[in-house]
Formats: sequence, structure tokens, C-alpha cells
Amino acid sequence: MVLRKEQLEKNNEANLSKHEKSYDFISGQIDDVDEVIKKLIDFQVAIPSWALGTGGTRFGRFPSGGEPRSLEEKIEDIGLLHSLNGSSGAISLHIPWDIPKDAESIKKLAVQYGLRFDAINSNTFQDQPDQKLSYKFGSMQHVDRAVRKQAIDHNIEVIKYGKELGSKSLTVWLSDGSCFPGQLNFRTAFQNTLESLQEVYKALPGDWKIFVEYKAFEPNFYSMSVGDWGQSLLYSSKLGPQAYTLVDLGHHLANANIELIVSLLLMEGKLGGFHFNDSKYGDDDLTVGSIKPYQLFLIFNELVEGMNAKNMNHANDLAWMIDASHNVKDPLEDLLQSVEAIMIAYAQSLIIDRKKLVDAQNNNDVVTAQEILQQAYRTDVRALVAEARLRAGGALHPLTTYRNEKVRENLIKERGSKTMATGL
Ligand code: RM4
Ligand code: MN
Ligand code: MN
Repeated sequence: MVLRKEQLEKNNEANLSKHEKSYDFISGQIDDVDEVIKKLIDFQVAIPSWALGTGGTRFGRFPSGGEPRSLEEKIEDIGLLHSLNGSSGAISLHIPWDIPKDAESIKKLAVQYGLRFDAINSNTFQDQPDQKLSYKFGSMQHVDRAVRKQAIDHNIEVIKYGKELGSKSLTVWLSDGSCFPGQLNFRTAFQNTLESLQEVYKALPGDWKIFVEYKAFEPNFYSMSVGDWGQSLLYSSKLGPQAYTLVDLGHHLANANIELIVSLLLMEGKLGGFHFNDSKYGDDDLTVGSIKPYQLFLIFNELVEGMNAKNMNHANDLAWMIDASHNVKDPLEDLLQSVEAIMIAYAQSLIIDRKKLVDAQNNNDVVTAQEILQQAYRTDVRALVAEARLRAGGALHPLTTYRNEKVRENLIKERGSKTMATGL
């Protein structure tokens, strides 16, 4: 399904005068409002191909109908999101869930929807039906060289698919680790993982990056071979300049100070990308900003401060991706909410009075420092984000437009109520 320009305009007109009032109010309070809007327009968040269907839990899956049946339909869905919010102009694929059979036509289709291919993801955390050796006891860490080789070859194949589509980075997330004390020799597991990653690194095209994603626990519960940012930074430092650490917000132990991690990785030039989601307990993969919006803002504060310090381009120098998927919401509505939450946090971090904040820090004025951050956080920037969407040709209110235009109902009519997207 494609939303026509007239459909968007009709919905926008109904909300325009209200929006203009809010926008006038907020833009009057910000010095460089056009610069902020420009940054918001440029900022794009990649949508993962595995989040377009209903996520499952180990107890079941409750699809709501109209799920994409093919990679083509997934691209169509992301195109739809992008037409609504103007900020979802990229797609992140998971192999082998989404093997592009005809890369040229897939690429063309994506271009039609204004989408590019962001990082491509390998998968050695599941056994595939046609796979020779099992990953039950790990992949790149495995004691058996043949299993490690299989995992390396898979990653090299993923790079090949990525090259065909125009991706420029590979994300490796390993579920490797152990469930019981004594199961693994930690140093051997580390060495095996490093050597395997080195083989993959060798196959990386010169203009590509490799992202080493860490996760504290699950599916292994005693140790993880890439369990935290320290381990990931070790791997990415040993690998070389094309290797970076990827931060997934849900992959930390409870109460970890993620904004501090982000700040130091940026300082070291080793932060590569981001997986946005939210969580209460573990890797819950909930809608971004649904549980801890203030934390999200604090993370963006460090991101913007750190990127500015290095003269980085906010939109292009790091890879921004959503990694969320769960089972009670319409997946497209969920993604619209996630992107909106990211844009709000980004906008708030752009309006922080950084000069005053530095002064407060240098004077040990803790109270003022807190006031400055919370002043930005408590500013209602939704009209700024909406204005950016409007100027990019999107919807003032993506969710309402989505519902008014009966998108899900139409998708169910087109695709049926029993369709299931590949993925989790
Ligand atoms: C993992 C991790 C990876 C994602 C898979 C599906 O927990 O977050 O990034 O690709 O889930
Ligand atoms: Mn992730
Ligand atoms: Mn995860």
C-alpha cells in the first residue's frame, strides 16, 4: 500500500492551523530554529526488516494480520513509514531472514521509496534447516574450527549481499557464551572469537565498517563472549580502524550508565552505531522512549555533545537503527512511535544551552547544570519535529494519518489476516 500525496495533504490541512500556533510558540523560544529543523530533516533512522511483523515470545506469537510476506513487502512497509514521517529512509536487513534473491530489483524498489540499505546483519545465533554444523555451543567462539569457519563464511556471504545492495556496514551480534561455570575457558573463547572476527574483517571492503554488538546476557546466562562495551572495545580495537562498537540500549545490566558509555566510546572514535529500543528489565525490545524517555534524552545529550566536539555529521557519521519488536502493538504504529521518540530526544538535545552548561560545570554549579538539562527536556518540542516532517513532505501527525487512512485494514485486505513476516 502506498499513501498518496493528496491523502497526506488532506490530513495535514485538518491540523495545520493548530500546528502553526504551536510552532510559532516554540520557534520564538529558539535562536537558531532553522538550523535545528534542518538537522531534524537530515536525521534518518533505519528500520530493521525483522520489526515489521509481530514479535514473538517463547510462549507464543499473536500476529495482527497484513504482515509483509516478502522482502518486497517489507520495503513497501518501510516506504509507507517514510512517507509518513520523512525520517525512516533506510532499512537494515538480517540474513538469512531476508536474502535478496534479485538484488538489482530490490535495490530499484528501495530507491522508488526513497530508501537506502543501512548495516546488514549476520545471524549465527540460530541453526538454519540446511545448515551442516550446529551453533548450540557457540559460533565464532566454538571449540571446533569447522564451526568457526562456517560462521566466518556466513558473515562473508552476508557482506556479499550487502555489497550488492549498497550497504556499507556489517553488524555482528553473537549469542556466544556459556550457561554454566566451567563450560568455557574464557580466554580461549575470546581468542577464537577474535580470530574469527579477524577473518571476517579481512573480507570487509575498504569503505565498509564492522560493528561489534555486545549484550550482557541471553541466550547465555553465565557468560557472554561479547558481553559488554569493554569486551566489544577490545575486539574492535584489536581488529583495526574499520571496526567499531555498537550500542544496543537493551543490552546492559540494570541501571548501567549508558550515556557515560556512549560518551567514552565517542571520545575514542570507536562508537559505530546504535540500536534503539526501550526496556524495563532486560533486552525487552520495547518501543523507544516508552519506559525511560529521560535516559534517552541524556544519551542524545552525550551523542550531540560528543559528535560536535569531533565535528561529526549527526546524520551520517554514526549508524542509527531501531531494534525493537514485540507482540501487542501494530508493528507499524509501534515503529512510528519509536521514530517519533528518537526525534523528540534528538530535538531536545539540540536545544540544550551548551555554553551555559559548560560554565555551570566549570563552576561546580550542580544545580544550574541540572536546570539546563531539564529545561531542554521539559520543553515540548513536538511542533519542531512536526514542522521538520511537514517540510520533508510527511505527515503532521503520522499515527493519526495512519489510522484515518485505515492502513492496517488495507494491508489485511491486500495480504490477508494470517500472513507472517520472517524474523523473530
Ligand atoms: C539480538 C540483538 C541483535 C538483533 C537480534 C535479532 O538481541 O539485539 O542486534 O539482530 O537480537
Ligand atoms: Mn540489537
Ligand atoms: Mn537485542
